[in-house]
Amino acid sequence: MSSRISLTRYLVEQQRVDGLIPSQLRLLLEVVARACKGISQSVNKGAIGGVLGSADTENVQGEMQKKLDIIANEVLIEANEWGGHLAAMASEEMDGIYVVPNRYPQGEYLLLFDPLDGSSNIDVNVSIGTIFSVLKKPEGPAGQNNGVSEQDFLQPGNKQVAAGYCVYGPQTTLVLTVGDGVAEFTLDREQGSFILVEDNIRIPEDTREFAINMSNMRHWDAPVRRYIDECLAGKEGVRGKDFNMRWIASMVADVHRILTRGGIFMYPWDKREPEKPGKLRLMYEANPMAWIVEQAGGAATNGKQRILDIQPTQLHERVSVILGSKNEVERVTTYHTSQSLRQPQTE
Ligand code: AHM
Ligand code: MG
Repeated sequence: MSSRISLTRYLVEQQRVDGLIPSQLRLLLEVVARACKGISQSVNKGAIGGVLGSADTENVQGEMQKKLDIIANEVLIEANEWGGHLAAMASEEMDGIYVVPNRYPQGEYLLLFDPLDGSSNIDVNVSIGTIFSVLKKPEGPAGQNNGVSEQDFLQPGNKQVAAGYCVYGPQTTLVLTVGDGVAEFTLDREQGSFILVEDNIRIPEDTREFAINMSNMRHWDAPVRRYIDECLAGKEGVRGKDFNMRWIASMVADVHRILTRGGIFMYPWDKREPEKPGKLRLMYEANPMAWIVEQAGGAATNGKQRILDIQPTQLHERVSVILGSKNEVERVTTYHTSQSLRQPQTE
């Protein structure tokens, strides 16, 4: 029993040995993990908990919300608002930022989340998850809204102090980085705690597996088409090897597979909505996943630059995402950059 390391013990040890995690951040991460346990319970109940189906409302991005999108959002807000670790929160499912109410103590961190990623998979019992990112609130004078504004959230991903996700699948798995590698925990339901199952996860640099929604092929830009065409050509093509394809349509689950056995994940810009840089959200999805992937030895770009170096200009900003095994991500990125030397960017 003593060899089992709980999330709490792991975080305390990181704090003690590496001095990486200030107390407030450690406690905040424990609260997020507790909220994920609550969401996991709702997910598990499914139809008998009355949590499936549409909520018949739209979020700020015009997407229909599922009941679980809203439940997960509320669980995260309620768990985190009173702990004293946070100044404000932002979510894919809320129009603006949520400032911690005055009646609660104020903390120095900002929490961002996609409360329920993979919404289209909720009702069909396929893995879904929660993605989160933690930033430090910039120093500034206390004023309206406890001195927090949307502007405070607009920090590049390289400023994250913690990032993680929780997959609600056959197991409930929490993956976390605080900038010192990536650790994975599995929820022990009988004990009610997350147990460390792997520390220092590494993504293989090469892969024979790609993840992309192939139904959008006709809308892709030339570099993405070229990369996938070459994968599909297999042994007989320029790559000289056969590739396999997976697409779960839950980014958390696709990224978790890549963390486990390598691969490349792409949700690139495409011509369906040319004015949008991509489908996925920079602050709630791309940044936390990019940091986790980099911390595990992988790479993450938007085709032109490192995702973590993008300066956000809007809370709900979208981005083109290419991440996973380092050598493959670099290959696709080179296809983009060499194209941009020849012709103007479409994006
Ligand atoms: P969501 O956060 O509303 O669930 O949307 C994001 C999801 C990702 O998890 C997934 O990679 C992608 O959307 C799937 O999109 P598509 O249905 O176009 O394949
Ligand atoms: Mg999502």
